[in-house]
Amino acid sequence: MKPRLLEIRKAVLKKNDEIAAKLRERFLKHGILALNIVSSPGAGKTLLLKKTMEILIQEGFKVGALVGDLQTDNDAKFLAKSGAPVRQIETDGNCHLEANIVSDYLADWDLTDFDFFFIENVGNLVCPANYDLGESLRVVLLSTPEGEDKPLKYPPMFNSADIAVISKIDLADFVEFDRKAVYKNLQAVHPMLAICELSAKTGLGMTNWLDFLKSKLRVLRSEMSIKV
Ligand SMILES: Nc1nc2c(ncn2[C@@H]2O[C@H](COP(=O)(O)OP(=O)(O)OP(=O)(O)O)[C@@H](O)[C@H]2O)c(=O)[nH]1
Ligand SMILES: [Mg+2]
Repeated sequence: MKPRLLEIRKAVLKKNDEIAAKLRERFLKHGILALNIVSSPGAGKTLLLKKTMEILIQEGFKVGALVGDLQTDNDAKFLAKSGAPVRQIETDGNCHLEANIVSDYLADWDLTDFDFFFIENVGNLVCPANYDLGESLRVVLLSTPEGEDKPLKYPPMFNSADIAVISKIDLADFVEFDRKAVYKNLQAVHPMLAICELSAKTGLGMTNWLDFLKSKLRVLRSEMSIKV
């Protein structure tokens, strides 16, 4: 990359990090577990979020979501069926969400009562890796039909994540998904990465996923001395 372009890129990322730090402070002040959900297009982010939010709402948790796509508010409409408040960000061509746009969409949102706040990023395994959105947890989805080699091809995304969700596990046999290979590839890129297998369609593995989320909320709040 040319030196001037590199300088501009560094400045953009620095600005993003500053805004993300303020967002993180805002989430943490209210004891909210904020999650940034990333994956390639169609890996199952929206269906997983809808099912997750439905269950969390039934259990008495307060949840909300922001969802980014280049165009359409399809995902926000679908997610809103869970009963959670949801806002759509149309990035108009941008291949990832940035902290400033998240901050703008949250500016007039009263976050006081939220327990979990989900940010569904634009479907893309490259660009979102570089942009901190103030989340406490970054979740990367890898769906079984995509194949086992994605961690090796897109290491920054898997390296920057806190948990990899192997989604669409109900399709594993149909697509001859090699579990051993995917674990090996994930561990090669990020040795301590938490891994969770699930199907948002059938519900398999959802309990483990929800237990993981709730345990992370408890840890966050115990660190802040806020009782769940
Ligand atoms: N069989 C199966 N299909 C799934 C599962 N999760 C999602 N799907 C289907 O996969 C397709 C894409 O799912 P979405 O949830 O829209 O994926 P996404 O990652 O949000 O897609 P973008 O927002 O476009 O990046 C839809 O037809 C879903 O119904 C699953 O666990 N099993
Ligand atoms: Mg989606």
